[in-house]
Amino acid sequence: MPACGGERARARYAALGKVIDPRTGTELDQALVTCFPSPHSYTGEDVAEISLHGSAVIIHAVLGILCECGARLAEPGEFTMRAFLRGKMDLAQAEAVRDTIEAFTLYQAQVAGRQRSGALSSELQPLKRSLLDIIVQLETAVEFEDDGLVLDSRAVTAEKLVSLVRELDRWVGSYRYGRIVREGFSLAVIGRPNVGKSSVFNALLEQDRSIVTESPGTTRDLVTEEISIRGIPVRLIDTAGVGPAADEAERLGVERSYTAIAEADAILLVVDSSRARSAGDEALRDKIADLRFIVVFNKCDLKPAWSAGEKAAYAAGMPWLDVSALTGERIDELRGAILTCLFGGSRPRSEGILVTNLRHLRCLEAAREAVVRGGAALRSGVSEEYVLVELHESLARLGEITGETNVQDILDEIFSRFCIGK
Ligand SMILES: Nc1nc2c(ncn2[C@@H]2O[C@H](COP(=O)(O)OP(=O)(O)OP(=O)(O)O)[C@@H](O)[C@H]2O)c(=O)[nH]1
Ligand SMILES: [Mg+2]
Repeated sequence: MPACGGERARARYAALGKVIDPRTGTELDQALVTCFPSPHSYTGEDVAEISLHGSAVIIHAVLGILCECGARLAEPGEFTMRAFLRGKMDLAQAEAVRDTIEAFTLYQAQVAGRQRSGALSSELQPLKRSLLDIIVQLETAVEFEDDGLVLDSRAVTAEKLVSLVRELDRWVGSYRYGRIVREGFSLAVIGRPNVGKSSVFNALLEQDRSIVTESPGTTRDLVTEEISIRGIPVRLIDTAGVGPAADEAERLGVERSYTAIAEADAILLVVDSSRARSAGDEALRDKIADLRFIVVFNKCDLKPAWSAGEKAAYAAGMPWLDVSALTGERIDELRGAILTCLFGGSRPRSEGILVTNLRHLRCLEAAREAVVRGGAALRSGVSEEYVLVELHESLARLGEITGETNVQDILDEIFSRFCIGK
């Protein structure tokens, strides 16, 4: 175990010491050193952590000395890769370390924290066990064909495969929400000039970020801000009012609004409810008819020019609500409506099945396809061996999620995306 301040450091206890430059004998900093002897460390190897005062020059100098003494800087994700290779965590847990580091909201960190503690891996276990049971039954049928063992009939096995596919569908389906939880989504605030888009944008942001004036054509370029709506990261985009442009700059602004509309995951269509409905309103709604949108009838503090029936008809089956960006009325309901629009209810619970990682999704899809093929083979009456090939393939794909079936390419791909060090 490394010595510290002339004394041997106690395992997993912080020891206060001095960092001395061995070349000059000068004291560089005071440091706290914690030693984690193998196997009780993050990577499972002998590890020492040195905490210095947070000065970049001191850190640089100490790193320089350590490297001269034979150390080297860690590759991106190297510590976690070592922890995985020494069996300290499985692959899904290792990926969750990265998600934790990159979490933008506390809710994301909670979801990642659950996966880091092995929740995904343990939730996968019953699925793998069911698959394995079927495999064992079929293997037994092949091996001991004439021994008169009581095994599931083909019909029963086919039924079990159908419920396995259903279960895998549930996993695959959860990615629709899991992706949003992990990556967030973009929300464009659009509408005709002067309806209060920037005011709605600022109200959601709780900051006067976008310029608001009485004159139409105030916002000319896209204004983007990251916000969190109840723990879900949202890229909120304010756009220029869509309508006849007075000059070239306004025309280019409107063009950018259309690009933002096309690229956004969802849209807030802001309408001034104190102004009578016009052909421009219809045209704009028709333009986004195929997209996911919420109609925000703004300025509800003023005398309404629309009846409730007209509002519902305009929204054409999509959610709508009255708000006042000026007074803040129902802005919080708007936040709820945005999440409902995206999740079809409140945001998913951080507990329970939630696939947030694209690699996991691909593995689950491949596992599902293999079970479907296995089921089809079984029904077609071919020998069990053909069915078994597919089911083993499915099991291997599920194993890839946690790294039981690890392939160097997958490891390189995962760990290279870590920040330096961890
Ligand atoms: N009474 C009332 N006025 C509002 C409300 N929201 C915005 N306004 C006013 O409407 C005017 C236009 O607001 P903006 O937020 O700049 O509208 P915009 O849609 O971004 O306008 P452009 O960027 O020019 O297209 C300003 O005078 C705001 O103060 C509201 O809820 N009630
Ligand atoms: Mg504006």
